[in-house]
Amino acid sequence: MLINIRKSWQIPESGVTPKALYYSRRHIMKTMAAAGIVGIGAARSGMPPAKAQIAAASPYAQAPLNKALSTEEPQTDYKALTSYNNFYEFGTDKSDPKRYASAMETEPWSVKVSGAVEKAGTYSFDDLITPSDLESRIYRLRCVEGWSMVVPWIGIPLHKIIRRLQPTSKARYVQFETLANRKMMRGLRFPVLDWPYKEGLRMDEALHPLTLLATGLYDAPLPNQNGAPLRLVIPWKYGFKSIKSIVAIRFTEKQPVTSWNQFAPSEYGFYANVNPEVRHPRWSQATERRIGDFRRRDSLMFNGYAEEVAGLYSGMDLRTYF
Ligand SMILES: Nc1nc2c(c(=O)[nH]1)N[C@H]1C(S)=C(S)[C@@H](COP(=O)(O)O)O[C@H]1N2
Ligand SMILES: [Mo]
Repeated sequence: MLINIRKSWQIPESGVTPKALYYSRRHIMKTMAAAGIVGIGAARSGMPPAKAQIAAASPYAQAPLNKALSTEEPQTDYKALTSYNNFYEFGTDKSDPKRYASAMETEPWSVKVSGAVEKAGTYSFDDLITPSDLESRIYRLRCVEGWSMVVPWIGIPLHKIIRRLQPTSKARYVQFETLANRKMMRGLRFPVLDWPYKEGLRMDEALHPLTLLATGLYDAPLPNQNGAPLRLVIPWKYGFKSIKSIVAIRFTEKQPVTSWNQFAPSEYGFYANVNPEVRHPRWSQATERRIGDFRRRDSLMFNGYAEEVAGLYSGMDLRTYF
């Protein structure tokens, strides 16, 4: 495949437009031309590209929706998803990531895999992400701060990638690390967290079918502020577990260090499952404000994914293991 997916598809102009409308002929011609799939002449003449060419050109637009695992709630618009962000490597203000994350170079990108795993090594983005494996999933995202969104992600279930890497029997947890590049990330000069940002999951959580390694949203590759080129999405946990711009994956025997837990262990647990019954020491977690809504709504146990994930924690006291 000669097409460079990450360069050829621009971010959508509008997030709320349905796929069919959004991929207007004009837009398709423009992006196809940029990808070098059709000659400039063809683009100018306005000849529609063959369907097969479109399909080949955009695994993002073509990624099948996983309906069984998706919510039908209204999706947060693209503008809000990409301008109201937490990505402290670029600053702690919600508007900082959009403003400054363009300084992050995401090509080439590599991920170092280490620890209790057979296939340790350094992988490029293309080694890890097989375009034909991409699927679309619409998930709720609940931030520990008390706001939420509905996000149409594109990605690959993490278990598919983990299985290929072949963790050994010693691997009970997985730790992830974000890029920490001082030249590209102006927030790193402030010692807010012990950089690089780290997160981790128990192996059964990492292998759960809902856990996604996301590479896109709204039919296109992730914008930098959302954690390009690849980030984790664990929809039943507070947003801080969904670590962005991953450069390292380590399989461990012991529970790994995670950034927010290390920063304030009494406020941010390792598990960080959304739980309206367990307060953050400084605020209630019973309700949340969906971005775009006026009124707060009740927060749901495991962010509404209890049926799928409650079994992972049977027998555990969720007040102790918060
Ligand atoms: N590396 C890194 N990953 C991160 C964060 C961060 O500051 N740095 N913020 C987290 C928090 S608190 C949330 S709520 C989500 C926000 O994701 P979004 O900006 O795509 O909505 O990213 C998470 N992943
Ligand atoms: Mo968050």
